[in-house]
Amino acid sequence: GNKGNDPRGALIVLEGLDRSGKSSQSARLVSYLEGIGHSAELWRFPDRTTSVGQMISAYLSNESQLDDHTIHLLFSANRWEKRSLMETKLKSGTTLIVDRYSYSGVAFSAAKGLDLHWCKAPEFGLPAPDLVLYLDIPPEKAAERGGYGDERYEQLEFQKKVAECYHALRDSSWKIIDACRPMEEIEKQLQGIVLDNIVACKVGKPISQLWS
Ligand code: NYM
Ligand code: MG
Repeated sequence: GNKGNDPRGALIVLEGLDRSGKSSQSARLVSYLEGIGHSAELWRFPDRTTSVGQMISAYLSNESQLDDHTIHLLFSANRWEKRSLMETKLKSGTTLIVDRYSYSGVAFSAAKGLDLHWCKAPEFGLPAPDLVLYLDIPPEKAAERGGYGDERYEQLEFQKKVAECYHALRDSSWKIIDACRPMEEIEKQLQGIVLDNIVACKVGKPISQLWS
């Protein structure tokens, strides 16, 4: 087992609007890290496999209606139910590449008009990412990529508001990535940033908590 001084994994989050390329880039990052011998796992929120996740999924596909505050708290609960496993993995040396996290939670709910501080409150105390990679793309460009499905939130006007809310959440753990460039170029840039970050975590940076 890990005695406490052993290297821990890094908690690395990808954020961005729908169709910004997060899911493809997260998957590529994990393959890359595994390929060079790092222990890494791909995670995503919402995690639709849990019972809370199934309620979220039904809401997103318009099969159910929920009060805006209620769905906000379910998204947060969906992260809290994974917290202890997240911490166990990090402590045992596995790097987690996470497709969306608390920033999505706050940005999408605040874009509906909910109070920003109220939105941040339930995330308080979750493991803070070591690094947030924000895939930056103008909402109009993301919409042009096609593939907006029928899910709630996948509309240009709403995504513009989400982009503004994301902007208010930026802090020193964020790296803004120009997501309009070719996939391979972004992939290479992310590899470099992530490797540096994993090394920094291995030399003893403790896991902190949101919102730090
Ligand atoms: N979303 C995602 C939220 O509204 N709050 C959250 O906490 C999270 C994690 O769910 N449009 C929204 C953003 C997306 C939608 O996510 C589904 P995905 O990555 O398309 O499965
Ligand atoms: Mg989506």
